[in-house]
Amino acid sequence: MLQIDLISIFPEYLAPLKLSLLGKAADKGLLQINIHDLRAQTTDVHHSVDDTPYGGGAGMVMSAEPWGSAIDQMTNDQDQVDLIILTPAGKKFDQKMAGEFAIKKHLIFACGRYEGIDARVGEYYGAKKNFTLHEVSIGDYVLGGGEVAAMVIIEATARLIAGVIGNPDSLKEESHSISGNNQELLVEYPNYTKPAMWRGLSVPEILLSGNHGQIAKWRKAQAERRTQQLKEE
Ligand code: JAH
Repeated sequence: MLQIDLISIFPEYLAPLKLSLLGKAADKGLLQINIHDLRAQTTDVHHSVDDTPYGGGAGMVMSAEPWGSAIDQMTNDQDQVDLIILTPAGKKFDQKMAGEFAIKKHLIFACGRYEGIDARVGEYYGAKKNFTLHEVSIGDYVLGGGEVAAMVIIEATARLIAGVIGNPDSLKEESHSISGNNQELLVEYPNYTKPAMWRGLSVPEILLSGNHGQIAKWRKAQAERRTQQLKEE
């Protein structure tokens, strides 16, 4: 059973994690998702979570202590924890990383806001013996905070856990579209369903032929053509 904890100052932003697919997986006991409000860790009257940056500059930095309190509260010194800090400066998330996260016991997602989290949080837990630190990005753009990036990572990760996806054939099919070596996603062939004619556009004849050998050959050629096209862009 995979345990996922998320820490955010906007816990309501993470509400989709309680819906549909992931909610059902939780009901089936395949994973457990807990959402935590960082402000619950503050002791001052204003419930401050940020302060001005040492060295000056624009914006605010999230203070280390509320993060330390939150993370300490949900861990002990025995169990292995993977701490994921979402940051545009992190390692790019991909299908391979999703596969690695899917076999972990306990993931903690630190969803920062403003200019990010005091760097000592990563430094501290990265040096802790039962912790593995992952600084992760989902792409080269700056979001308002780590929440949406965390949801992307959790969606890609959870669907790799046996039983989370209703139709295991979907995963099997997908495994053919991932190159064995580096889990690079290979481009899919185009898909069609009924009706055979839509707004004057027909379905390629070969797909209606019932000749499964020829269909497989055509799909492979289409996938290769699309992969080549992507490389040229
Ligand atoms: C922005 C904290 N690569 C996606 C990504 C992840 C995190 C953030 N931005 C983009 C972010 C502001 C504060 C994290």
